[in-house]
Amino acid sequence: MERITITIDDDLLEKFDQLMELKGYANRSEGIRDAMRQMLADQQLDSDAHAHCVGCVVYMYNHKERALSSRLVETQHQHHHIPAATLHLHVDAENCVEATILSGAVHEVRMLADQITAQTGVKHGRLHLIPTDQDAGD
Ligand code: NI
Repeated sequence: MERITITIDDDLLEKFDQLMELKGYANRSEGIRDAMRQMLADQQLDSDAHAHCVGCVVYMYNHKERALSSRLVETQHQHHHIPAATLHLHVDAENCVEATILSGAVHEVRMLADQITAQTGVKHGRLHLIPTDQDAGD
């Protein structure tokens, strides 16, 4: 591990320290390391659509909406070569939230997540991607 010295404006450092405290970081170094990892991950995901990643797509839907539950399952079956595991929460009498973990090349994971969240009746869809060091093999 290397020790580095960096120069930061007082205002920026003050805001960063406040954020670190709010998020519960034990020290600045860990916060800066996380920020660097996030920048590198974003760059990797943006620059290589064939890189391997895991993605978590989270979305809400009304399970009483006609055929929507089965359409969501059907969408995953149509792309069964992309590993997917779904956690389901019954939020209230009508609404469900699902978190589906997907594994594959960035372009495949984005495509399947888009097909899930673009279904009529699906709300608040968000995808979070994490790059891995695996070869996507596609
Ligand atoms: Ni449910």
